[in-house]
Amino acid sequence: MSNNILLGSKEYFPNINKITYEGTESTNPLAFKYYNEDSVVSGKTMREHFRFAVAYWHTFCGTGSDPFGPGTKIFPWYQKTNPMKAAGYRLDAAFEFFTKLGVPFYCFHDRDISPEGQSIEESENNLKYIVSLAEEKQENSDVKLLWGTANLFSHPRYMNGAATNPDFEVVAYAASQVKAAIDATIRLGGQNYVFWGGREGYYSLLNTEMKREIDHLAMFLQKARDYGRDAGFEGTFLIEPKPLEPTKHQYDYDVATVVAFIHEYGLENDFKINIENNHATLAGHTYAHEVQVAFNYSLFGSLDINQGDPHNGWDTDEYLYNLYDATELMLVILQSGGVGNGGMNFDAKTRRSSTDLEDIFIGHINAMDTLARGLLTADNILKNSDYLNMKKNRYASFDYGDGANFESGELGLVDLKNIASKNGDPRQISGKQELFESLVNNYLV
Ligand code: XLS
Ligand code: NI
Ligand code: NI
Repeated sequence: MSNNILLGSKEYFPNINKITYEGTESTNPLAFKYYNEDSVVSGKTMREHFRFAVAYWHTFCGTGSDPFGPGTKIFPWYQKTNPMKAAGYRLDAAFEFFTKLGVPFYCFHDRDISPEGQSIEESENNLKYIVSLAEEKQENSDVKLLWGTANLFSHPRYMNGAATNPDFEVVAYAASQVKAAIDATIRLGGQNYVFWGGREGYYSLLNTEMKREIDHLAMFLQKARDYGRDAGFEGTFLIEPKPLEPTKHQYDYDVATVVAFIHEYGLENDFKINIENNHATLAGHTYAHEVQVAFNYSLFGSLDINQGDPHNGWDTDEYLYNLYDATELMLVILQSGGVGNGGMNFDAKTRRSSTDLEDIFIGHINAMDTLARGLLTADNILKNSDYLNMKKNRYASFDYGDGANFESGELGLVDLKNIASKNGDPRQISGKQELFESLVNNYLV
């Protein structure tokens, strides 16, 4: 381990100044047109609504490699010979980026910020050292940690899973990594701790005891929670669902599956759900659907922001620029009371062929503007249109009389039959979907 990392000695984005709000008339790709952090919408500043975070892995580690070819991006913080030096340079670049973009948070995996060593002890020491540097960086800036996590999917030892591996030795190894990552998260004041189980699943039921693996996953999470609470972690543990990729069947398939898992294994007081758009679409859902399901069960935790490509069946992790996705998402968020101590983490990457350094700024800026526009549109719809009444009126028959008695549980099946016999065939009532869709367009900001 080298202690002589020269911090702050180099500017990595010399051609980019602090990104400012220039308003909707601006055509400057390196300025905000809608995201104005201090502007108050529906009682909160935009900064408070979104709690934006940058994902360390895509932004500073993702070089653009894919199954058909190597990386394309030559980052100036890349350092080949000394991995600890490289980690220090990357940290410098990261904090310069966060500060210039003006985001309040970042998120990392243990292996994004510091390299794995030759032994568990060396890996832990590497992590501790980089965490001490990150702590200093946080103190000298407004940037905080939204969540930390452990990468339990890249290393070959996890090829058959981490917490769900059929070999106990691998499970224990994974636990050592989670312990260190929870320690790092606590030390950096992380507000949440994430579990995404990319390898927690299976390819063939022929060689898999599924129930046993899921029991192991639950045991692992219970023990991680117990350790975290004992060590003083006061934030929220989050499970991030994804139906597949890299594994064929992933156990945390979607929000509904994770809701059932959390309750089945008594995790509901400590765990909530981190929801990603591209994972929702891979599961055959919309983002708004998944977020609404989490709120229905009071298990909404946080958001990973990105979008998929409807023509591709994998997680393309593109920057969100779909205004309708953003609007529907913000309609749900505003009606459900906001993101709480979660936030919006850009789990997104520039395309392999986007090789200019400024491209990572442009991707983030446009996604932040997209969400700000979604917020303004949703607020406009909720405040100035007839939307809420139109929706509520569809359920008006439950507000009085027999409908109200049904809701309060006073009517049995025989009562319902008698009411139906008395009323006869119900009259036809239009669902008015097209009217709702036209309303969204009419109030688009
Ligand atoms: C991958 C996941 C991953 C998690 C963190 O698809 O989105 O990036 O967010 O492990
Ligand atoms: Ni994610
Ligand atoms: Ni993802």
